[in-house]
Amino acid sequence: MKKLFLVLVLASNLLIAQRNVSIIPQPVSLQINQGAFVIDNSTAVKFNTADKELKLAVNFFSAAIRNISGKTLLLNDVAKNNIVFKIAKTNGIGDEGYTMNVSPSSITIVANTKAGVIYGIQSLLQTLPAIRTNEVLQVPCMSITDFPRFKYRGMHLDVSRHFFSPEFVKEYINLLASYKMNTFHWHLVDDQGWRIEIKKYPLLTSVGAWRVDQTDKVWASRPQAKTGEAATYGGYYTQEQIKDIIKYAAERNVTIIPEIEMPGHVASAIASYPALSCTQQQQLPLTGGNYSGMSSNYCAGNDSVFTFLENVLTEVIALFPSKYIHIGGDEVEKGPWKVCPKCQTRIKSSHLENEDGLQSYFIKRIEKFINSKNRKIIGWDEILEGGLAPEATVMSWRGEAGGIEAAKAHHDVIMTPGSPVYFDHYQAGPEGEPLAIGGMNTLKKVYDYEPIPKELNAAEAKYVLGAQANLWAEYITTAEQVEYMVLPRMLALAEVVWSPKENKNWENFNERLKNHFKAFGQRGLHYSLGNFTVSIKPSSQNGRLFVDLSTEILNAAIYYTTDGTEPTLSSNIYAIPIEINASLLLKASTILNGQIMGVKAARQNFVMHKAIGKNVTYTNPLSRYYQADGPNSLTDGVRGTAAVGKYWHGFNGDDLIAIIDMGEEKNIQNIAIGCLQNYNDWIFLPQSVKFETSNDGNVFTEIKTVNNPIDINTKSVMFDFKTDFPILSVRYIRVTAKNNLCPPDHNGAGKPAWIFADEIVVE
Ligand code: TNX
Repeated sequence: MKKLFLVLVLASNLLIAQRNVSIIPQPVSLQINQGAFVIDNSTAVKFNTADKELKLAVNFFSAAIRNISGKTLLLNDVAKNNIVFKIAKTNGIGDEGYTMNVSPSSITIVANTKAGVIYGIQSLLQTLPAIRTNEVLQVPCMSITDFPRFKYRGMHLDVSRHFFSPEFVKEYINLLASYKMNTFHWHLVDDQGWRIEIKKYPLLTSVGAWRVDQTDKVWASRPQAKTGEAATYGGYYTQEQIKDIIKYAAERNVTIIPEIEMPGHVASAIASYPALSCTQQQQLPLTGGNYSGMSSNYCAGNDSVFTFLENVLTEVIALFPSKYIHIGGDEVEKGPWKVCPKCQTRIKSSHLENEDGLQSYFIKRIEKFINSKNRKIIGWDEILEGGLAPEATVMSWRGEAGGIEAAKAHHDVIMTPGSPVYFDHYQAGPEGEPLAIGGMNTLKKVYDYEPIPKELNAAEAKYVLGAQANLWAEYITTAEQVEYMVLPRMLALAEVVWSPKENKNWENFNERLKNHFKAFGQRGLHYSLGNFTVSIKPSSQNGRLFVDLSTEILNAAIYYTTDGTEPTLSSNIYAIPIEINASLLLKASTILNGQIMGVKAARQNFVMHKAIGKNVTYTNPLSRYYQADGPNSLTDGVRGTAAVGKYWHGFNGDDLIAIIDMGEEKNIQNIAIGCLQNYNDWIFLPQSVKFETSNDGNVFTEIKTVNNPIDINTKSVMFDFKTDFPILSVRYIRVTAKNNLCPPDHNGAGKPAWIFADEIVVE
């Protein structure tokens, strides 16, 4: 009997242990033992009070315990139970590592620095309740040795496109610190708002931080402000607030890197001080993504621009202790420099090759100034164009190519490729998800990310300092939405940048994630269950259309319906690809342990027509970025939506020439092709579409050419070019959509546009 009792006690202790130890990111080594340490009124914290840094870490821990239990821990008292924090030389764990040993009578955290102690505390806190509770505080007995794989573990937040309060910025920093992310990249300057107080230039914030409120309209389709309209949307951080935020971050071992964007993306500075641009014309702060007629670059030929920037940077450097200052450098539209006499004079007098050289001149001149203040620059990968500044660190965002090039040139690199670490992209759906800028970066895609590209050898790989996720805020208007876009994807990234590669395990990560979801719920944080959304992928085989359903969740089943009803536990279970042979609405849900998971069933409308599943060949290649579901996307019965790139086939600069083989002669009487126009994304409807048919695939007869009837300045529209005709028996159909040029007032005036097409419908 006694034995049985003991077994039960051991088993229940083990249960506590299993339930609680769900640490993310996964530690380097973790061994769970039997029993638990109980934090109660007779628990004391022991540490060397002479160490001020350590004292900060202890304060952080004591406050956290007070929050969840109301208990005030004894400090350096004689106690039954001790929690010991020690900074002591420990080999093998580096600057940020720690060891933690928990036994029934003590918890000991040892590290080389305060940062390591903080990370030990973060791991410890993850084993305790997330919010105020009367539960007994039990920490399972365990021993951990832990240290990060990468030294740069970043999260970015764009506070220009939307302003987020200082309180929320702290909450964001706290969240990233709890997952051992150590860098907050604060994007303080962009076209739509200047957010940092600069004492010498007060108009930057009295003018540049405020715009006419168009929050009710989608970013890309906001009208520009008119003179006399009240500029009520915005805000900025005072230098006092910034100091307070820096201190708060430092307590959590988070370094803040401020980004003072230049030489492009600065329409807000120009609205404040028009003399900074090439044209020197007055302009109102931008309301959103409508740039027509606006300047957004500094003039690179005007020395007073550099004086201005040096004054701004002097204040920035005095505020922020970080080694790095981010100077932006992305997406400089060189058109204005080409027609600016001062810029052209600079190109000549400084013997620069062209405008790329001018950009490089700009960045190098600023770098020299920043280096003279003992700081280093980081810039987006465009700073490679025209020659990299000597000491620059490159943030690779347009894929990894820029990062690879920089590492090969022995420059430090931070990986932040759009796919998969732009957290402004969708994480599921898009049905059921808040409107996002586009793209699709699922939780698994983030989890599977490997920051060291195969192209780098071991020596070059050392230049990759780490990785970062970016959160651009064009489509993110509230703090809740920030949380939603970041949770849980940041947890996946945390494991990518902290845990040893060989410790990563998707299944186990999902298990641990459950406890974190519970904690988010208890803390009132918004998070996405999108990871549970079924992915629906059309595929054609021998002229027939099938759909594959899949889920990222292990051991889950997929239930689906085709009659428009919500899937239930008695719906069809998905086993093999489903053939689509009628127009229908497919809905599918993930089922795990007998429960429907996620928020909303995934859904897809299929429109049946005669070319469904038929093979399409293109004369000009399809863009590798916009492939929709693969080669036969134009005959998959799936229509695109205005919001997402996912369903569209894109062609850049070339005509879309598609030939459909119907497999055999078929009677048809109309053909249509669906196209998209998105003015701000350089996507325009074709000038015209020619429809032709053939029975041998060689000689085609034109049926009709349909000219584009839509005004080229229309911001966003989906349009079907179509033709009806008396019944014809045909085997081949050729559709030629003639590419347009960007119109005169457009940023890309005269340059080739994109064609986006979603379906060729044949009836
Ligand atoms: C590109 S990433 C930008 C940002 C946008 C973002 C939207 C980068 C350096 N530039 O200005 O907000 O795309 O995803």
